[in-house]
Amino acid sequence: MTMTLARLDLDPFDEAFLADPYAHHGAIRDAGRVVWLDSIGAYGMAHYEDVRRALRDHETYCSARGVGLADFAKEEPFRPRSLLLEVDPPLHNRTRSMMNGIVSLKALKQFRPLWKEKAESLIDELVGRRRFDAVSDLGEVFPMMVFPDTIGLMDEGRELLLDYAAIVFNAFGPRNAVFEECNRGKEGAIDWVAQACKREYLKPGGWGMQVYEAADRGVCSHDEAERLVRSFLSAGVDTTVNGISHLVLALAEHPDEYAKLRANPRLAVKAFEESLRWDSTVQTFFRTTTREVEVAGTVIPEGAKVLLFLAAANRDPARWENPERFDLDRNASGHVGFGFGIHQCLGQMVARLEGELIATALAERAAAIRLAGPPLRRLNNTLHAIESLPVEVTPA
Ligand code: OVM
Repeated sequence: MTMTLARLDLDPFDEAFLADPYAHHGAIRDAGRVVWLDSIGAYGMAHYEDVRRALRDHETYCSARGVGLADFAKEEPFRPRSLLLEVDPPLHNRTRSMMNGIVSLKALKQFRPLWKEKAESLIDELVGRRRFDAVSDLGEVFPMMVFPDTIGLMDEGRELLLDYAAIVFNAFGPRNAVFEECNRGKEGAIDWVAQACKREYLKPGGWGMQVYEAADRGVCSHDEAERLVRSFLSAGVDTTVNGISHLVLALAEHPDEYAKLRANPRLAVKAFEESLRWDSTVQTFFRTTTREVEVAGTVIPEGAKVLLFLAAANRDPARWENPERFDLDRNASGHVGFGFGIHQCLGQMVARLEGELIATALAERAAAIRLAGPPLRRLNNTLHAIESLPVEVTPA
């Protein structure tokens, strides 16, 4: 049985959509299991089961043709392809297992005491001020206190990491005004990252140098090592910056849930996980079909771009009860905010540790937290990002 394919003329990269994607996900899900998005010439899926199935089936839904709108089989990639994100097995197996050896539980265990101290002193200071901006004073600050040192980056120019990440995540979408404006005058960030990834600029002992040491052992080439260090810098900053900002947004907008966290700070891990389900920093990724595939009666041809709405899957009412509610009693595991399958987030343990430490430190120090003004969005073609989030806290 073949069904007529639902054609949607909504543009998932226009400014109204990017400003409030959740207002539009229902229309996509309701239109069908698979939709054709005329605005970008790609298919889309927004149901939890379909998104998960596509992510798991990396043979049919490949990454090597790019995980953005551009098809690398037809267009030059925006930058030399990522050796993790934009490759398929068998190359992916080699680079991923090498990187798994560096981003390990053992390594993180060793960082925990220092990161905890840093989270506590930052939150002490912010709670003392009573009013602060959860983006510019916290979300953008804490990851920068821990992550660049973990990589062993050179000190000068680190602030350019945020500009760079915004460019990379915008580049997965179309060449719209959001992309163009973000890139304007930012050549410096791209040049800085290119330099910071080179061996001679990395400090000994960090994850960056460890990638080169793996290359010394013959696991990959030194050119590949340089590009793998770039993955750390691309994926490790803006994601956690916005993840922490959304965590605070979730807590400020749900005082009952914050009270639960206060009563039991061990819920910090759950709070961060549920905040990722509730508002997923990485909203979408594309895949490209390697063969004709049928989904719920719709035939998708080979070589098609398919936009997977991770954030919509994370609020699919068929999978989640009261999906719009940030709820600490919910089991959020199974959310696809970190993706799913072989490409599932390499840095998820880093993100979780950062989120847990901030949530714990807040719960121990602030009796209440509330919005002190409307949150301001920062538009990005892939990330749900916040520009400003004024909050007020009552010291415990
Ligand atoms: C990479 C990369 C870049 C952006 C995101 C990402 C979410 C990875 O260069 O490997 O994963």
